[in-house]
Amino acid sequence: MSQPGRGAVSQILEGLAAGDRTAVSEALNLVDDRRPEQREAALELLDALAQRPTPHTPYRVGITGAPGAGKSSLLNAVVERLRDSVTGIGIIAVDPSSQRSGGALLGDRMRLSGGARESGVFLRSMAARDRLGGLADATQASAAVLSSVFEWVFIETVGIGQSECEVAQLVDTLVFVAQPGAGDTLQFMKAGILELPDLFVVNKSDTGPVAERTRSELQATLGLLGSADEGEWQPPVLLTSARDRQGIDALLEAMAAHQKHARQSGQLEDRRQNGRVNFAVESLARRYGEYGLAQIGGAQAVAQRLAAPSERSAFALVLELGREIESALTRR
Ligand SMILES: Nc1nc2c(ncn2[C@@H]2O[C@H](COP(=O)(O)OP(=O)(O)OP(=O)(O)O)[C@@H](O)[C@H]2O)c(=O)[nH]1
Ligand SMILES: [Mg+2]
Repeated sequence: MSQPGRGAVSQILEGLAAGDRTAVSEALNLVDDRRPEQREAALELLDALAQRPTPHTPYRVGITGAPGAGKSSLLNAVVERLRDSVTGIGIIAVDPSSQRSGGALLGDRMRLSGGARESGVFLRSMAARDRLGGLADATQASAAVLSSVFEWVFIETVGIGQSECEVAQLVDTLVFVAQPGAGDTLQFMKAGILELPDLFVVNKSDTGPVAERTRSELQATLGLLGSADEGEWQPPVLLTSARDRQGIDALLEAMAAHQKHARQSGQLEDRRQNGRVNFAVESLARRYGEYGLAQIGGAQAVAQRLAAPSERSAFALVLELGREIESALTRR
């Protein structure tokens, strides 16, 4: 494929402004293109999107949890409720196992009912397996593209551990979906991830008392972490059945409550700032390595440059710092 010039970028930008789905796909392809010659165009596109006001206030929600807990089913149920009241929904599913599938596989797995594709719901799956690092910055870039067009953006990831930490930095609200049954709670504690989610959901409540028991256990375990200070967010533990469409409204209400809290407390801005720093550091380190990053003072210097008041987006800064690294390296 040839290198997209400025013309291609501005064409994509125009398409995105018109909410054109082909432009959304093209933009996602471009920002996920690992080839060096595409990188500048991708960053320019992302920078232009960051500068451009959106007609809506974007909201990003991460859905994470053990394999098979019902994340996709729950997302499907949530999307059904939401889709008539919001300006578009974008979904990124970080799939640990499947080969890149252009969303077809995900579409099947999500069992998105009735004309999802025509009703402002956009799905994109990203295969995690064929990447050596660079998952978080690719996800973040994709989320930035989707947020420019869709009001709600969901990111589904599987697993307990690293991927939660990464996704937690990308979203405004992180939802953890648990399976009913013994053992899970202990597993969360061991992995030390109980601190990250803003909302806990025990799904498959239709399986009976075991779901309720898991909920109590989880609640008790969260209580052990120490009570929140006044004004701090206390993550609720909800029960849902994606299958029977139970508890979905309560989940949406809890998301809305967290979103409000995050905005008012400043947590949302803090998270977004962290996300910007992580994006910049990860994407520079992947391109130039630790040695390259050290030429401009390392991760800390990047964070400082991003913290300084500026008109530029993190994406523009990555371009600028990249040029600085290159000239430092060629001077040697
Ligand atoms: N009984 C019951 N089964 C459910 C419910 N939600 C999902 N399932 C079933 O659980 C299985 C896994 O559901 P998914 O939605 O694919 O789960 P997931 O967490 O997205 O799975 P991965 O993406 O593979 O990690 C499927 O067989 C679903 O039909 C529920 O509320 N009740
Ligand atoms: Mg799934």
